[in-house]
Amino acid sequence: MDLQKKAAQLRTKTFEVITQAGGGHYGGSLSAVEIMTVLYYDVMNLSGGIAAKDRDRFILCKGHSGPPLYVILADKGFIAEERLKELDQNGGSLPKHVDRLKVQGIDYSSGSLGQGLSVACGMAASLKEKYPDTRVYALLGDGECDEGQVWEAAMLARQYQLDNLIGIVDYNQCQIDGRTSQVINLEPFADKWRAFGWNVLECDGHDTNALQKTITQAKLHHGQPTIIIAHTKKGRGVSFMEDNYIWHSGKITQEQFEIGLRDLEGRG
Ligand SMILES: Cc1ncc(C[n+]2csc(CCOP(=O)(O)OP(=O)(O)O)c2C)c(N)n1
Repeated sequence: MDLQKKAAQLRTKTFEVITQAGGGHYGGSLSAVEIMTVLYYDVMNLSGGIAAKDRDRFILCKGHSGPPLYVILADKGFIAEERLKELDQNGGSLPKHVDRLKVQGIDYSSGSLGQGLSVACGMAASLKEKYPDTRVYALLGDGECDEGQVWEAAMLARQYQLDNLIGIVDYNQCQIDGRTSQVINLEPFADKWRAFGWNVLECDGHDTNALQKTITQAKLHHGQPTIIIAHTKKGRGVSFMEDNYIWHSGKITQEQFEIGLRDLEGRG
């Protein structure tokens, strides 16, 4: 499968679904599309279906980026395509922030940032015993890494040598109300993870080949958890949204929708 092309299709669908919902979290949804595409269409073992106990798990720590995940779950047939129309609607079955009790295929309910990595640690610790080949992938936001609990989890993962845990940071350098460097500067970010005892890898988070290679490397690493710092752009692909924190979330006009669609088609 051409993963780059697949990601482009999923990005357009994500943009449409958020717009149809009346607006939402465009920025951090569009930045994470290639990461989720590579995980769900190449890397993760889901061959036994969602109910398989030994399948890989995906913890979306930044729960506001649910739309691309819903689009993927629908594309893979885990949820009905029709449900995408219910995103963030009153009484609808697809909440804006992901909820494992409402949507089959969601492994963790989130929205409150900073807690997902701790849950991923617990899952990884218990799975390691029973299913040594199963991996837990956790997708964090860079703004989310301002939360102290992320670093508590980081220490724990090292302590228990959770090499079946692979964290990926969607390093789009923006959060809700500013650039990450201006709100709380995370740099030297890679060094921080190293100091916490993690294996650290970096790659272009929009290049599916680079993501595949880097995740494969992470899977081969033993004795330590791995963090992948994936360099991305918030609002990727839509000209007026790209790299602009203003579009963390919002509503768009019909005219802006058409501009966005043209931008996304142009990128192919
Ligand atoms: C504990 C907590 N504090 C604050 C918020 C409000 N909030 C929602 S999204 C966001 C910014 C997140 O930035 P980042 O993690 O970089 O996400 P991305 O840019 O990838 O969307 C904040 C502060 C929250 N959801 N949870």
